[in-house]
Amino acid sequence: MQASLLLDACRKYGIDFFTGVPDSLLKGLCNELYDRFGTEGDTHVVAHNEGGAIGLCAGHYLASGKPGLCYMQNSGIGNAVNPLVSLMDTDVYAIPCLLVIGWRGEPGVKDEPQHMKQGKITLGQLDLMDIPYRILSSDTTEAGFLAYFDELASLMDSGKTVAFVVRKGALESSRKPVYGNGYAMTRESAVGRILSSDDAGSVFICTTGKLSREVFELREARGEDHSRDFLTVGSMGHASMIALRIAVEKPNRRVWCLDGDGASLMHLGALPVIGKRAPSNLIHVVINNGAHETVGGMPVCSGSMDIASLASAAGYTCVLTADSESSLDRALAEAEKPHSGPVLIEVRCACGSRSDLGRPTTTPVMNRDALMSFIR
Ligand SMILES: Cc1ncc(C[n+]2csc(CCOP(=O)(O)OP(=O)(O)O)c2C)c(N)n1
Repeated sequence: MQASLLLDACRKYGIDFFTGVPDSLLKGLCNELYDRFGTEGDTHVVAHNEGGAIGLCAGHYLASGKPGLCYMQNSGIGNAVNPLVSLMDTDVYAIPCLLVIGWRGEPGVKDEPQHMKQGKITLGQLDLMDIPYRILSSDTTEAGFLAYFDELASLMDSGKTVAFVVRKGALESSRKPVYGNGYAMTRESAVGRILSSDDAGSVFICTTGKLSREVFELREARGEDHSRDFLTVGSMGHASMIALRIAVEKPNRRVWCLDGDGASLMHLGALPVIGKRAPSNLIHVVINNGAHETVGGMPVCSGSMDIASLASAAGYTCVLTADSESSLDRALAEAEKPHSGPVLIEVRCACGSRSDLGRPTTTPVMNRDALMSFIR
């Protein structure tokens, strides 16, 4: 069905505020929202994480008396559980909200390993939180959808948060906004230069999404093995904490964290934790394309966020920026000099990737074992 049908039903019911974190299964909805409302105004806000988006919906309801719509990949339910059960729930403030959840890893549907467990437990999580839901499929008819919407709307009238769980291919849009920025260097080119710049003893903790897929393919193309790279295929936003602990445990080994802007923003509190512990062997690279590129390109506020200043304020010893191949090479040379604490490099990149980008062919457990034996 068309995502516009969902938004039209929302408008008729009185939902006029939209927020969330994008998901590839919800690309149709995200494109529709971006094309209609952009991300700069007050109608549509791309949140830093799913829990924050629930908070925005709560504030919106308190101020306007109207529920908001919060979209997320099912991986984001974990980030949202606390505000869902301790804020929105009818046992607490009884604040209604419409969740739209992309169902990655649905049982019986082929998907990547990081989605399988989450897909299996998604409906059970909603049941456990007492959140009524309806499932949207590619064969949901307009009449069927409107009947579902009415059922969920009457539950929202009584203060309940409710959900649509969206199967692959269920929500489409003819709108195809062009996401982008003014930068020319691609993420893959930047990542390639970073991998080349270092000695053979370092490890690379890579963020969730296409960056890790590019690292995997770059290693293949160079005929190198994958034992120095941890791909963090799930757990968006936590790569820097993994890197911090490895850096502290292995002070004689350089540890790189190759992070995304959306991912670092999702758990920005990691910066001061790294700044306080201050390992001198950690280089934290934030690839800032101003977007959640992996899942479609929806902008994040990182386009205007000064990550370098944030890192400086958080206690990083050396903070560098780059926005071209030559400035990146200079930043890398500087970063690899001895420093008394962690280094952060913000790399401004274009928003885009190769259309034929593959996926890791090794399993997460193989990745874990290879990295652990390399580190040992
Ligand atoms: C908790 C959680 N929410 C949402 C997602 C879906 N997701 C996967 S990659 C990604 C975008 C990551 O953006 P960024 O870190 O800026 O990297 P980019 O894709 O732009 O390289 C999102 C939203 C997820 N995996 N986990």
